[in-house]
Amino acid sequence: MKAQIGLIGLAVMGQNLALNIARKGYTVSVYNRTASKTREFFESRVKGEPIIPTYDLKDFVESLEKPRKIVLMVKAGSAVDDTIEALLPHLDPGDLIVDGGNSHYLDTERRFKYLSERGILFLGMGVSGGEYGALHGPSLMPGGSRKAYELVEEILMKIAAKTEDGPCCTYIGERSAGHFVKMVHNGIEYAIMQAIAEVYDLMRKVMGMGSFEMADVFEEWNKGELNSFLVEITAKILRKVDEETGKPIVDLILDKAEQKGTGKWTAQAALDLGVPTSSLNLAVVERVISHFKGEREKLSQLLKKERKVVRDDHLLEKLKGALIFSTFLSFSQGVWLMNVASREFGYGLNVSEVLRVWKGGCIIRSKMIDFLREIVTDSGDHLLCDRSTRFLKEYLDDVKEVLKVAQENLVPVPVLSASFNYFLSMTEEKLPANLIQAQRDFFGAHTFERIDKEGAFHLDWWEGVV
Ligand code: NBP
Repeated sequence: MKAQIGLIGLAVMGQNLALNIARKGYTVSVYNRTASKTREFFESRVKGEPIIPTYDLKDFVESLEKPRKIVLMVKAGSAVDDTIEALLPHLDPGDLIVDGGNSHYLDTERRFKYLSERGILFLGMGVSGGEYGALHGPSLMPGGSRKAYELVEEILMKIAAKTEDGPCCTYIGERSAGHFVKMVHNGIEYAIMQAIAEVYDLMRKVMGMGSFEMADVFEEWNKGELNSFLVEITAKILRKVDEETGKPIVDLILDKAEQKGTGKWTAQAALDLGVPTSSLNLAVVERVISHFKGEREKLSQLLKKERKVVRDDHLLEKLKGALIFSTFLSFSQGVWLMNVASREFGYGLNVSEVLRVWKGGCIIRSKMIDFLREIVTDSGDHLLCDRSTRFLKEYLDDVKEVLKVAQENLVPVPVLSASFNYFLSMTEEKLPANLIQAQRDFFGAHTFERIDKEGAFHLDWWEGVV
């Protein structure tokens, strides 16, 4: 019997995705470059599921029914190209390769063209939800041709997470649309994680709260407007105790945040496309700063920060408001980026559908998405409309208070303040860019526009200067 689908790459994601597919009743052939991993997977995890192990790429391809459908869950980057090259001699026109890794969207663009020229169908599919999601139901963001999508639609719908609004999978759009959207998902994820971390930092440094007390607060917040996977896991993290020392584990973790690049790619794409994703960008910058642990330790000796610890429950409410404010703006900046990219790259995105797919299975699933979906079709690209501005205004005093407390106590809050400044700039009729234009014209003859007449103007700025 031939397998209905094949999967290459049996690390964390591949193993769990293969099991998920098999448990939905599909026969899956699997292959991994290092054969011992395939054997280990079979010995430790496969318990009668319809999974066929293969140890040679040709055997793997031959074990699949035609047109072949092959999901790659290998490391993003050259491993994807190597695997495609190794597969190509064994494939026939009309076969499909799905790259389920976190590939850069421009790599996906290139691979799409390369494979199309060889008659091979290709989908670049964002997969969110980590190992748990891969096994129990991820959020899936497949992009490429609709014809390619239709070949695997039934399987993807079955394995995806489910919400009251349907399976967390949809055809995202043309060519690299799936990986672009997954990249923006991760950019939003970076910003919300950093905003939560800043709130946590204020709770411990300014309010003197202990880990379990903070866990109680995040748990409570998770019941309301802030209901989300990231707030939920923050509460669980804060409650976890280190078995060896009996201390909260979070207090023992080194404060250096790693990254695999998707947040940076989001910021780069946003700058290239001219979209102001301030909160997302600052989250990436702060992870970079966290890496300079040695420098930070030394410099902290030069600036002694006096902090007045005040137990003030009133401040907790303000922190909650600031987090809601920043969460909304992290999403709305990501939506703006997707809207612009969709036009620029001809993706044909339906952003409401993208948001629906993010309602379950993925890391940024949250109650806020329902509100975003209510406004997404009637507001502009950036989602700042009548309704959302009224919503944000409700939390403005909270953010002001939180930033004041952070400044008084010299606690860095880059994403909370970036969100606040973004909102202020976006709602400011007059920005000081007139002065910047004058400076540019002064030193570089770049010209400027005037508010009282049409045209491009240039002045000899030295003339008449005394
Ligand atoms: P990794 O990203 O750690 O990749 C390991 C897999 O890639 C192994 O199967 C390895 O085979 C294979 N591989 C490598 Br490395 N180089 C190869 C090559 N030149 N040719 C063939 N295979 C090669 O695995 P992962 O963490 O399961 O992630 C898989 C993909 O899913 C990545 O793109 C990742 O970014 C994405 N993703 C991960 C998560 C997560 O939570 N981990 C979430 C969402 C998306 P080997 O065994 O022979 O070395």
